[in-house]
This record gives sequence, structure tokens and C-alpha cells, in this order.
Amino acid sequence: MKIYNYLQNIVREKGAAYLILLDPDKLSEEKLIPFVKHCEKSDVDGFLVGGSLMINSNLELFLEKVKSSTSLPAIIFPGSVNQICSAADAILFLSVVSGRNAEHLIGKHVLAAPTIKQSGIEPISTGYILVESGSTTTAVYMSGSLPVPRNKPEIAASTALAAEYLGMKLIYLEAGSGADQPVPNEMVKAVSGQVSVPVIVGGGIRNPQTAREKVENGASIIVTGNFFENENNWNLIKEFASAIHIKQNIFV
Ligand code: 1GP
Repeated sequence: MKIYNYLQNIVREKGAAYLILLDPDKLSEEKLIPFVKHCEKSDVDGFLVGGSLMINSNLELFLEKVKSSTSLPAIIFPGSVNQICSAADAILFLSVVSGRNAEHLIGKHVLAAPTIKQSGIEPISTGYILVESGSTTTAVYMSGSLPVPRNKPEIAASTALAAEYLGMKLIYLEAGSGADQPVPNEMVKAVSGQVSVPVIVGGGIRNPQTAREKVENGASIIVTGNFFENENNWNLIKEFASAIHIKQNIFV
């Protein structure tokens, strides 16, 4: 529970936590260490590490580099059962509760569980809710499931509550990496109002104002990925962090 408690403490102290997604397929070796250090200086609270394919990369080496350059936690955000590695601090044990594909609800988990136990990393059970966000996202395509329609916040809220009753410790509202549109504020509000566990919101968040709106509507953790693949945007990380840390910063 170490990392889960860490996240809860950040939410208590700062109002919400800011995690940045590192995709080993998309972040070159030369950029990784400077980027991670820059994130830490900019008040980011931790990293999610993972990708949908992991074609050109070695997760273990990647995670070792991340861990050697920061004291912030590295949490695996697995795109497949192969993405389990003891160099991480924790893993989001994701069940795609918005879908009806048994493989992604429980099947892959049976294969992954013994390896996670062996690795010693902390599993954090997470109800993963895919949300319609424009053109088909990789997450929707890879999961072989339908996302929740974006104008149906009540479906997302009921799904999240069911996930909490099943024992899940986090709810992840996912528009998908590079989504045309982020998860709607009304849906963030409906879900956060329904559950008592922290709600993560990610996908298609490209400016601090949008991140702030999600927090104002009840999100506890914000994730961005894509936007910082462009080095020219790195100078905005601090602004994102300030917008998200709603208890600490006045944001105009
Ligand atoms: C994807 O929520 C994350 O799972 C991040 O999305 O890359 O669009 O910021 P972006």
C-alpha cells in the first residue's frame, strides 16, 4: 500500500496529484533522463510507465534509468501482460470495467498475477473506464470493447460504483492517449460524486486550464502523456502542476 498511500497523501495535501506518462516507445534514450529530472523540478508527483505495444524498447532498462534519475515513484501502466518488472514501484492492475471483454476484465489478470507477486511490486487494483473521445483510440481498439458514450455520465458513474464495490482502489477515466477530446467535465463530476476512491482522469489533456477543470470537477489524479513528447512544451510542465495542485496554488 506504500504507493497508494503516497498518492492519497498527495491528494490530501495538494488537492490532486499530477502523474506524467512515459511511453518507452516514444521517449528516446537521450531525452529520458533530462525529461524525468525536469518533471521532478517542476513538481510532478510521479510517473506512469507503459505503452500499448512496446516494440522498440526494453522496459527493465527504461525503468532502471527512470529510477536512477528521480526519487519519484514509477508506476507501471501496462499495455500487456509482458509489462511487469521489479524495477518499478507499483503497477496499476487494470480491469477494463467499461467493456464486456472477459480477457480484459479478468483473463489477462490470471496470467499476470503470479508474475506480479514474484516481482514484489505493489498492485493497485484499478477500474479502467474507456470513454468515447472522437476517433477510435488505441486503448479502445486494443481492448476490443466499446467505450462509454461521452454524453452518458450516469453509465460511467454506475460503472465506477460497481468497480468500487468490487474492491477497486482507483477509478481511471480514460479518453485514450492523444484523444481528440478529453473526458467531459460532467462525466468527471458524476463519477467523482458517486465513488469514494480517487478518480484518475487522462487522455487528450493538452493545457493547464483543461487539467484544472477536471480537478475542479472532482478528479484526484491527472495524467498527461502525449503533449510532452514535443520538447518545446516542457516549459509548461510547471504550469500544469500548479493548475492541478489546487490546494497550493492560485491559478488564473
Ligand atoms: C493515456 O491518459 C493517458 O492513457 C495520457 O493521455 O497522452 O493524451 O496525454 P495523453
